[in-house]
Amino acid sequence: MRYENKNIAVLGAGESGEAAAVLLRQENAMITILDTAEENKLRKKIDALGTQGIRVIAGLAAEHESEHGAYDLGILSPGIDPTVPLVQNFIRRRIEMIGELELAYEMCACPIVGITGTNGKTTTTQLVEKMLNASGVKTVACGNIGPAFSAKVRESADLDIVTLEVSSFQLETITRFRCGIAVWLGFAPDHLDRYPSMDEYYRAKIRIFENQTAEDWAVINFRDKLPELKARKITFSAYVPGADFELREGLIFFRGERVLAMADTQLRGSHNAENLMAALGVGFVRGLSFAQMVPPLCEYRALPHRCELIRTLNGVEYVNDSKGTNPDSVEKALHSETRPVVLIAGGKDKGFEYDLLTDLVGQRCRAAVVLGEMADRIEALWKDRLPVVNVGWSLERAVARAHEIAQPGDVVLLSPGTSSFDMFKNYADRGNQFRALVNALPSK
Ligand code: UMA
Repeated sequence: MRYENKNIAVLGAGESGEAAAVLLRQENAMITILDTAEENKLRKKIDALGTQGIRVIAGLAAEHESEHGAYDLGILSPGIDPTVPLVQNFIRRRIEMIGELELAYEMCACPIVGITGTNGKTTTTQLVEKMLNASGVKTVACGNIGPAFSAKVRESADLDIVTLEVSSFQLETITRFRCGIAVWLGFAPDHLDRYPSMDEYYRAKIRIFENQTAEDWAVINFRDKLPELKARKITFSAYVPGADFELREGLIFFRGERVLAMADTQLRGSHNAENLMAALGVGFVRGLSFAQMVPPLCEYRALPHRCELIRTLNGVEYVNDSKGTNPDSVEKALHSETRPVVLIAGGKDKGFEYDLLTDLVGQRCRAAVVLGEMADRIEALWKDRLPVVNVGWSLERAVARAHEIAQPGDVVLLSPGTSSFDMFKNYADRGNQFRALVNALPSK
């Protein structure tokens, strides 16, 4: 075995790092996890991993170890920006490194459907997993969706296929990683706090097709300009005609044949129609019939925080789209609403502006309530187009003001357009607090 008795450093003690360490321990490698977070933050993990014979070095000692420790191999977590010293020290010392995705891929005993795109990855991964299992194709969802690919790859011998959510961060470090079916949901600005440009982000994402051959399939968004692909293509679009899968008046067609009505599903909006079409594309290339695919897709309920209808109060709908962590997702959320919108937006500065949204917000929104690190910048950008209320750092005030402004027939939509780490633990914490505040609203 390539890893037996090897001295391996896993960089990062997050979900990927931990899963990679446990996987390699089972290969009888000597494992040390290096993580520069303070030891007290990792205490529970250090104790749990210690019982499995996995050493964890935390804090500054981890960075020091990366400068001097003798290792045969380094495993890189996707959540670590490779420009940090922990990683740069290994590169400078020419210690071989591979990404967690590549590590798991090399142990995978079945084909992979890889799903990437700026938005819709998790929903589509869950749709595909549910549809395949309901149709007798044994699969499990893992990767960026969690659990990590390394945590599930040992089951691959008993699966027909792995349904893998893949981020650009994970694709940065692949070498031979190959998807039998690669799904490209779409591309839009994001993660500019990690990539110096959109081009770098695009170049990382496009690698999902890199090792495909003519036997493989690419299920792709018809609107996106992609390079010539080796794989066979199935296309979809909810916005432009001419793709294999099209959306017309709320109905999904495949090469002219009616396949599925959005009204029969639990999902809203054109962006979800595209997620459904991508899932149908995967089923089609796996040889499934639409009669097999459609029922499980109609049963699927979206995860919380993705255009989740929380409550209707005095004729006003309250929708939680806290997972909307980039401007493209806000655009899709606005397009999926037919009512006038009171938009609650703002949060951490992730390196992009909201100017791309100004026209659409001006057309669709009665008002905007802005909060967090980006509040002042968004207010300055939008204040000439519509009423903007700046509530600073209080989600409570945001909900109260939106409640005052909204009129019967409106929708109050939390779609922040950026991440939540300036005010909350994560997007789920933001969405849960929003849901609690909405449920606590008195009837007018
Ligand atoms: N760290 C250091 N030194 C540094 C920087 C970071 O030691 O200089 C450590 C941190 O202290 C932390 C670890 O590295 O302990 C990184 O942990 P993490 O949880 O951020 O990263 P991973 O374990 O690699 O988690 C990743 C995905 N997170 C990211 O890519 C940021 C998880 O998706 C995914 O579930 C997990 O792999 C399993 O495969 C989350 C995510 O936000 C949900 N993904 C991004 C997104 O969807 O937009 C890409």
